[in-house]
Amino acid sequence: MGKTLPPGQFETNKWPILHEGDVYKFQEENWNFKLFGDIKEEITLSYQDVMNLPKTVATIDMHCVTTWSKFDTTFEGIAFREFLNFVELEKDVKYVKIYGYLNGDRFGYSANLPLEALLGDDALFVYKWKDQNHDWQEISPKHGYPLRFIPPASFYLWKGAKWASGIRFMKEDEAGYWEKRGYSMTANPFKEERFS
Ligand SMILES: Nc1nc2c(c(=O)[nH]1)N[C@H]1C(S)=C(S)[C@@H](COP(=O)(O)O)O[C@H]1N2
Ligand SMILES: [Mo]
Repeated sequence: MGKTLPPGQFETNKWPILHEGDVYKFQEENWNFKLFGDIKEEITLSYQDVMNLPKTVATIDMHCVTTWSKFDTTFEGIAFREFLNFVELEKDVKYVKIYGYLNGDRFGYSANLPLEALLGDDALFVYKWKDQNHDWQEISPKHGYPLRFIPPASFYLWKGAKWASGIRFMKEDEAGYWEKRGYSMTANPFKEERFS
């Protein structure tokens, strides 16, 4: 049922694993989720606080800059927009950075995204998935357990932090981990925005 592949991509039914550094080992008592940056008051949410938020189920295509694309994975998670209910944004906040663990540093990985692109069901912090070949299952440690961001399909998958640890709200766009290393700030697969 041919969907359109972005230029330079091939389709796979597998879900490859790619990341820098160690797989994060989840311990609930040491885990929290921070909302910070250009907001009136920063807030730290516990694992239970996060898991008690309303759930969203969405089917999202993933496009990795290393050229694989996986269509139609269904995820259960917490929509990015749910976190907006906890913060009062300062005027002119237009970007966010979503952070994840890298080798034990909770802010070691990050990716920048425009806030306005993250208000739908397809901008999701996920903990469960299924597809045509797999029943519902937890996101594995290697894919980002206990919480992993999946960006809308209009962004390459590096914008999806595994082992997500927080959101920083920003007035100015600021490069994240891969963007500082030459990858695109805007990262639209359909425009083949791989590098900057
Ligand atoms: N915390 C963290 N998140 C990360 C990365 C990483 O190194 N650390 N790599 C990114 C990159 S480059 C890709 S392509 C995707 C891969 O996700 P997957 O292994 O679940 O397919 O995770 C992204 N999220
Ligand atoms: Mo990647």
